[in-house]
Amino acid sequence: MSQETLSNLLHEQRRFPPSEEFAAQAVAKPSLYEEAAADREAFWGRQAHELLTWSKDFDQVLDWTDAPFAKWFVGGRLNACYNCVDRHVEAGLGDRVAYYWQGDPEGDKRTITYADLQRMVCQAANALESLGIHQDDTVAIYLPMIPETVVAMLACARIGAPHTLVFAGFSAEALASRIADADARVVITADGQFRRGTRAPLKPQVDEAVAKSPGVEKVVVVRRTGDEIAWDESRDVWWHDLVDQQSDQHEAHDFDSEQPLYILYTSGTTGKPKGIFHTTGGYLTQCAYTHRNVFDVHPERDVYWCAADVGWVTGHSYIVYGPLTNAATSILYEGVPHPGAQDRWWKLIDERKVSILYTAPTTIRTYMKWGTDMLQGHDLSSLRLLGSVGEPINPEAWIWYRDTIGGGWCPVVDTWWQTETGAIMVSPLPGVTATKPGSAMRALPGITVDVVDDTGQPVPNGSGGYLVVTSPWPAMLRGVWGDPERYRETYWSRFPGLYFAGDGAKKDEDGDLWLLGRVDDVMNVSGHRLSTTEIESALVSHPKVAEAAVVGANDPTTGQMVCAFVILRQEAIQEADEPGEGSELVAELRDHVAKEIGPIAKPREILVVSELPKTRSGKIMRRLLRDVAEDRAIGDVTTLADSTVMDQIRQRMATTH
Ligand code: 6R9
Repeated sequence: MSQETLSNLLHEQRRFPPSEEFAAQAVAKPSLYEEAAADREAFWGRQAHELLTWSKDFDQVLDWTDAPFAKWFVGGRLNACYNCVDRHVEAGLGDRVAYYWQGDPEGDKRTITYADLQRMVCQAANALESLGIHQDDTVAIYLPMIPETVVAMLACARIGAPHTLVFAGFSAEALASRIADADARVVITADGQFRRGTRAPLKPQVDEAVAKSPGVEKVVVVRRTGDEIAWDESRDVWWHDLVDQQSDQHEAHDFDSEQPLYILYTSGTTGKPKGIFHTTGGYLTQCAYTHRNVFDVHPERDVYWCAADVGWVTGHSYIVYGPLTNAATSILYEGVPHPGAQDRWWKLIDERKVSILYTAPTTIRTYMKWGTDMLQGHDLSSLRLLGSVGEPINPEAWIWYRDTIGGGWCPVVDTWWQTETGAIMVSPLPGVTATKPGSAMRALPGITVDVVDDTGQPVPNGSGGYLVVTSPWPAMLRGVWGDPERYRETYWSRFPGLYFAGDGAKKDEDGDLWLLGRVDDVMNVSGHRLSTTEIESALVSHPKVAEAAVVGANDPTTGQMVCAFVILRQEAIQEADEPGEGSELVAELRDHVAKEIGPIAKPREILVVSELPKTRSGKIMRRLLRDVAEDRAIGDVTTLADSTVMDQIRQRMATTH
């Protein structure tokens, strides 16, 4: 990215230093940076010793001789499930709540202590073994946000069987391709699931997927909705029949630090999904370290809520492995925000006195759109820290989050990381960092990143380029399942010796980082490089706009042109009689972008819509919007949370043109 990059975001002047009160009690101390810089490997060795229990100590922190294939904590042995569960019970914390589970139907609640969890995982581990599942056999898990999902993951970890979770919203097709790629022998699923107050079947998708998967021997089915389902006596078995009769004693054997823990598929823009795989010692160390320091977790008093889906990496690292390693108390919530239940979250925070909340910018913007009526009558004063992940957070959304949800004083941590990085890499440390709204700030102690130009040279402060990681880190992916060449090619060939993250970023004058979205989201308009994030942030800073998605559409004269899709805030929708037709509003928004960034960034087209196409993890699928903007057939929509959104947008486009 060149100097021509327009620097709207860098004009952000607001600063939020930590309060003395927060700093005094904070887990993270400024000295962490110095300790890590003094000797990075010794630093990670100390974290691994302090945060985990090893049955055999490691001899070496890092072996990078076969780069880019890393080995962390070489020679060490441990059991991930023991670290997440048993050792806490042994330490007398059996009565501590591991999860407050809240189902989508309001009356569905369960409280699960660490002692309960131990009994449940032991039974489930015995059950898997009774099906002939042992070390290195893979298990596919296609379940909604229910306690059995976490139990199934931990049971797999306990016996050294890598799990692969598939979002319960994905199609039979998606499930079948993951089962085949991971070579799964067992699928764990449910009869159905509850979403947005309604029930949706799951088992039929599994039947369809398994029909194409000759390697699958057994399908274990949790009864969730109680709906009628087709049943194959020779293959299907109810979870309650299989698991409940097992002994609740199970000895956790230890495994090598590099034992594969799980495979998680991420969709690229093209090609078949990549099976990113993580191993045990390094992954758990960095999950526990970041969970404690970034979220300032005091396990004895905090109630922590990561509101992601367990089927994506944020759920793996920050609903399951990080919090459990730290013996924290978490919320596990089955529902998702929807217009029919705008205040469910706030009610739950009030009821459980949640102190730490971690969610995605898309959710924050959805709540901004709904306005503050939803907060009436709910006491949010238990909150003391707020986190964001998944996409760049626009400065206005950041401020709204802090002010409206965080009472104007909760620190906000914007955490950058990926499925591939396994755990948080770039983030402020609460109690230490003076934050800037919209910036993920700096690499965490122990992590080294940089921003480089096309030739791989670091850019000076004040410039933009590509985000890279410059040295191996404990939770890094160990590869693409079954395809080492693709691993090398995708991440390590663009800049030799550097991990290429695929994100654009800028270093501001202080050297702090501003993430600009995927590099394929960068537009080129008349030779100027424009980031979608910058224009989206400019639009969201307009008082009438709640959400915006910007894409570059091909244009014969300017190369690309800027097209924007915006969702209005509730108040603005009520004001405007004809949302979208109102050319006045569109003109106002175009002028606003010109004022905020410059006339070159003015969207040629602005379409007011009621929804944007998003994945289940809350990322806007801009390539679909590009299809609309360039007026061609819409590409693959199977990973969308709601596949009807694109039809609505098409119609909207047709009526305004
Ligand atoms: C954890 C997760 C990874 C991609 C990543 C980047 C985007 C995530 C971000 C962020 C800006 C942040 N991303 N966190 N961009 N600021 N705080 O989301 O993993 O689903 O693999 O996505 O998400 O583009 O490359 P994953």
